[in-house]
Amino acid sequence: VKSDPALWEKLGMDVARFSGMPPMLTNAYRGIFLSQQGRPEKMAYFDDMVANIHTGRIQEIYDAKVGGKPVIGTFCVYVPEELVVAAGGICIGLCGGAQGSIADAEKILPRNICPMVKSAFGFKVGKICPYFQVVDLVYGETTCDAKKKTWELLDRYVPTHVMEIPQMKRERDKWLWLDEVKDFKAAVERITDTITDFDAVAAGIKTVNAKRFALQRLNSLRHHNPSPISGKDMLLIEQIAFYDEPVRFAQKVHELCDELEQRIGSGIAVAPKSTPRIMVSGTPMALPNWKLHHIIESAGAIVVNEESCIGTRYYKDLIDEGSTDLEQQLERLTERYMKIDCSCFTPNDDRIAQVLKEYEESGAEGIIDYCLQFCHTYNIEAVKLREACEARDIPFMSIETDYSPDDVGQLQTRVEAFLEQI
Ligand code: BJ8
Repeated sequence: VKSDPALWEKLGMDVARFSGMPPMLTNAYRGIFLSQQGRPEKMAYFDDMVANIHTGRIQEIYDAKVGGKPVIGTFCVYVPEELVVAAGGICIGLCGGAQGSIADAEKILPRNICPMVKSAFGFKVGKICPYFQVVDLVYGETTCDAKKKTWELLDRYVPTHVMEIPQMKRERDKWLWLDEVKDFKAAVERITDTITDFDAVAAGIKTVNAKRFALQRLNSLRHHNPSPISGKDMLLIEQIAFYDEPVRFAQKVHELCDELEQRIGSGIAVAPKSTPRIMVSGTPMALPNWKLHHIIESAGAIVVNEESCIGTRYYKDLIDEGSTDLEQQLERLTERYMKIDCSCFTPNDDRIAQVLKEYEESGAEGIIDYCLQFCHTYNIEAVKLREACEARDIPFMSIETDYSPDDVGQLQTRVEAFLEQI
């Protein structure tokens, strides 16, 4: 992973402290990703994206910002990036997936909240994430308690706007969400100093639809048995989707898909057909959180699906592109977003049905439900998921963990015992 202290200086980072991070990431990446056997050649682009995560891509965003393009950071797949793209802005995901920033956050936030929130907050207060430094502002949301209260504090460090996301999916909630989407569009227009008319919104929808479609294609190819790509590589691509340039990213995903089609045709796989196939569901795994996938695949299984916001919840639905006016466009955008079955909604039975559907489609042989510590909504929803799986004799295990390495040994033991049931 490359370094560019001059760029980090310009971004106002704590350069002395941050300088130790690229070598740490390099070592982790070598051990977790580059050591895998038989990876597709087209993974080279995504390896490069990681190698340049603190240089090339951030330089690209910085140059665009200096050239007048605003950069907006988000923490939830409910924030409609189509409208940022439509206005000529850059939208990047800022969820934190690293243990290294948690101590910074715990100087201010309570310790017993979700590690994803602490990690993100710690990156900003410690000035140790170039992406947090390059954004003009961030857009939070009212999904869970940890997030919505943290935004009040984050606003002290970076301008933080908040969208109200309904907690139910009744007709009146859909209208509330449409109003929020309209407010968001107006806010983005103010920041970008542009008016996003019908054509601009159509272009934004087309670009983001194309990105989601490329990921759909990749996910359905990876479902093939034997698997043409590892679960770790798939997760990495799903993570990169949140900070790469969307048009180039979609093109590179399609190039990889073409290679996977050839691999499938020639019988080339990353693991034999007899390898236990695991689907992971639950809370998102933000970069560089590769902990559970690495444990599962090191135990001799392969991950074949992520029912997660860094996974299928991000790309399973596209926006209908057949609108004839702006109002209809925004309604269709709203409808698409309301299909995201985040556990912050109640009731949320559509998610249970979606998990079962993805289990069938992916040819998985067991589900590991992944809950970040203190994420009450996903942790409680695991009860219903377990019941649904037990009723269908689907092997199911729920785990609650954080980003620390402390429980790795215990998780390895549990995962190995689970794989023996399959
Ligand atoms: S739509 S899943 S991206 S909110 S894991 S911070 S919920 S305590 S991430 Fe999420 Fe949007 Fe929902 Fe998806 Fe809170 Fe839970 Fe932490 Fe979470």
